[in-house]
Amino acid sequence: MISIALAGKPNAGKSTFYKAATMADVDVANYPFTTIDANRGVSSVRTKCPCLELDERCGNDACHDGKRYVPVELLDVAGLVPGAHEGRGLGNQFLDELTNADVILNVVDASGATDAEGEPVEVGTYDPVDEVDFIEEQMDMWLAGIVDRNWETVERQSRSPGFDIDDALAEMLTGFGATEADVAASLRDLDYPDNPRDWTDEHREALARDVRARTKPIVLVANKADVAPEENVERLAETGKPVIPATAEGELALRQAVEAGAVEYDPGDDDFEVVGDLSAQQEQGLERIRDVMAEWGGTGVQQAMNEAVYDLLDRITAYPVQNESKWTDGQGNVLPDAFLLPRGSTPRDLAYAVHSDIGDGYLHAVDARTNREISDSHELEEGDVVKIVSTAK
Ligand SMILES: Nc1nc2c(ncn2[C@@H]2O[C@H](COP(=O)(O)OP(=O)(O)O)[C@@H](O)[C@H]2O)c(=O)[nH]1
Ligand SMILES: [Mg+2]
Repeated sequence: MISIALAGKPNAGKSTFYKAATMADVDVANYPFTTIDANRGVSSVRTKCPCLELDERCGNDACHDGKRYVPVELLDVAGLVPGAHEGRGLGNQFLDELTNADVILNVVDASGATDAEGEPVEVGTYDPVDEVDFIEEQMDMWLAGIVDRNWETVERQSRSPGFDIDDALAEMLTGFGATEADVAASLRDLDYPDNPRDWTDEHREALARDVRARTKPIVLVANKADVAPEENVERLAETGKPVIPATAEGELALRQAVEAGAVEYDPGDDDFEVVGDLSAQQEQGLERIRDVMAEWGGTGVQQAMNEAVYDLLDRITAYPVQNESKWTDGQGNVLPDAFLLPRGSTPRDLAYAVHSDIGDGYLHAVDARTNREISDSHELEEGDVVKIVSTAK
């Protein structure tokens, strides 16, 4: 499963985001280090279900009237404070938790009501743009520290015949979640000596920064957009990084209202409908959320996860089926599964995503829309429905 990590300063709204996105019961409080252990939960990205092209909706639990939710892992990492990579706060422990993350949501308090240490201050007194580089810097320095600590090993390895620096670095960094292709691409971009003993701190740091940027891309979540001065959100956008304005608190309120039967809303919608009884106060609160949603096209929680997976990680959703005319599995379930694959994936890649045996026994595939066989080199696209023919069952 794709893993999304919520990183940021204490008090930025990570746990609120996490709770809303997973509806799990975690601490939500107004002081640093509320989250002591990593919270790992399941959330989802939202896409259009191919069943919209059928006469009837598919009825899958993960499909609400054609809005299809595909599971992703969400990780609530405790707050990072300045110096975290040197072990300040609960620093490295949390940075280490990012190892398995595919993409990072940097949750920023766009209202400027949280200082660098994560302490609450008056709205507008702290510049949230300072946050943007801060998290990146902490992550870069953390990885540089890992490279430093492993350097002796690389130097030792270099004494044996057949030593290849690229291979040695790839081996070290794949442990941090980088692929060999990532490391190779970074090394192509950098100038460096073949002998590890000739490397300087600058070489190691440059490598760490480049690999970090490739393996842990970041979406900025401009949270507390409900109370943030609009210019703060605009200035965050001017950093040129992907920015999603959000109200995690608004999303949480909506999901709780849905659970209470008072509101109809699907995560990622840009509006909601009140269907149950509410107190005047609740109604007022929800109307304020509606205003924020109208301004930004939703609460931003679903949008941020979608941006991370579909834009930054460039994934597509593919739907394997057994029956290519009914789009069902062996039990008659319509569009039973959805897989998030890297763009450029082939039908054989999808077969492997389903099961390694199915992949090993792959014979050919059929596009369930056209009922035509698709070639092995065919690149799947968003929403493709595919029958895989394999010797394995
Ligand atoms: N106004 C506003 N407050 C929020 C929002 N999201 C979180 N908060 C508040 O910010 C404080 C810190 O939230 P929390 O999720 O515990 O932050 P964390 O330390 O990053 O996990 C809490 O008082 C939340 O209610 C939001 O979208 N808008
Ligand atoms: Mg927290």
